[in-house]
Amino acid sequence: MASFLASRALLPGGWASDVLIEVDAAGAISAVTPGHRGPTGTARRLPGHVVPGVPNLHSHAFQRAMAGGAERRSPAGQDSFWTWRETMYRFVGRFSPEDAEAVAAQLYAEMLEHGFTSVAEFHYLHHQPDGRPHADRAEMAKRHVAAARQAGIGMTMLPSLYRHGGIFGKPPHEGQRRFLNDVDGFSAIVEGVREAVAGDAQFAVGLAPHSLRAVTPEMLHAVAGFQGPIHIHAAEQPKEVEECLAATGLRPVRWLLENMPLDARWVLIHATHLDDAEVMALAATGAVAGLCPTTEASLGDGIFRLPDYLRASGRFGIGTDSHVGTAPAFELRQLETSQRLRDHARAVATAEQNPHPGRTLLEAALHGGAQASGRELGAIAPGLRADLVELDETHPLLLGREGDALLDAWVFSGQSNPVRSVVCGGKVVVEGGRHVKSMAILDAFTQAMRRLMA
Ligand code: NGQ
Ligand code: ZN
Repeated sequence: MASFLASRALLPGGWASDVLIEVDAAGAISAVTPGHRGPTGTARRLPGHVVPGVPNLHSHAFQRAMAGGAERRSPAGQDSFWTWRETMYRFVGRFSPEDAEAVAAQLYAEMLEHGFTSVAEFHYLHHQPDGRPHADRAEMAKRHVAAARQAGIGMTMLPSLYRHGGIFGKPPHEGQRRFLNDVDGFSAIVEGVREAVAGDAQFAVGLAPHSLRAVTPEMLHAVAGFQGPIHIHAAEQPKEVEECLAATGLRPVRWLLENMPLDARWVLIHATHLDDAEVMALAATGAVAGLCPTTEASLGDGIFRLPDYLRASGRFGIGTDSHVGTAPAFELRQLETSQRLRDHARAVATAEQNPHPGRTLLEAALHGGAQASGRELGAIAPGLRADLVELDETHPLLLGREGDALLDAWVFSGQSNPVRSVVCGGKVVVEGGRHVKSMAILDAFTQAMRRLMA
């Protein structure tokens, strides 16, 4: 059984010193002992500040291969989320199963190096380039499972149900042909993945009806009958709010509130464009808002209404979505600083009793991300996954800081990465800031990028 001795660790009750963290054979924490003196036995020392591994609640792994490559102005100008999506549809046609696996493994290794230890993979790249299913319908989903196993990250696999090209029931776009399933095809993928990960505590399986643009109300009800967390894109762009209003008389989040049993099982990805009543009502459901701040900035989506949502005790987590960023610190920084830019304010995500935004944002993302993942994680406590991130207290960015002030420095300063080691499911996957398999994973990624860019 592995064990770790953290000089400082962020426990549910706050910071503690000399914390012995013991791990069982399945990779869960079996005991946490602060103030440990005595012999350390075989415990591995973590001399820095140890925080719980952060769950990433939204990923489309293949988009890592496009990150930074879809910035060019198109000939007609007028670039937007929707022209980016056209570029993405062209690019998605190129991926073989091998490419998807190699890109995902590289992405997951990068996430681990920055302190994400679990990823909710919102997976819709199901079929062959011409739209025909693979011989095994779950082939592409299983490639992502294999990538997660190779990198050693935890995963909530979320097979996506995608059937239409606009609200409600519009015909799909040519570029969406690799994504499309009816409910039966979708359940075959869910079943295939469930079989592939059965008994493996590093995995959970949930459901991802893509958006109100991609499914019908009947399909949503069918999906809600399955087990597991339900993730759906909602209200990311003004145009989709307008289309939903025109088709149903309701805004997308309002439509979901009135037509689906929103509760702690649900995750609304983005939820950017909310009116006052939607902010309050969404918070009251206990659902999680899945915020992806660097992607939302990159795609010109808008700014989430964080102060109002926090006042209403709304839950949120963070995701890296298109992977223009792959670090929890960058997502939390963008989330807070976008509020500052809009409101001409500072220290937004704080309260009198919690004056450090780094701590407030991290803890909120741990709780909301854990809920969204449907896995037992998000804190350093017995029964939860042994997912630990050690911040190097001697890194130039963190030097002279301690406790919550060190978290502020991690989130709000610099570009370099002060994560020193990462433990996921009790296994050391990052040492000295590098993923333990970074060379082999990078090699396969390099070859995949050559094929994709050829
Ligand atoms: C996606 N990404 O599914 O990858 C979407 C774009 C859509 C983001 N929304 C496609 N960031 O929403 O139709
Ligand atoms: Zn998305």
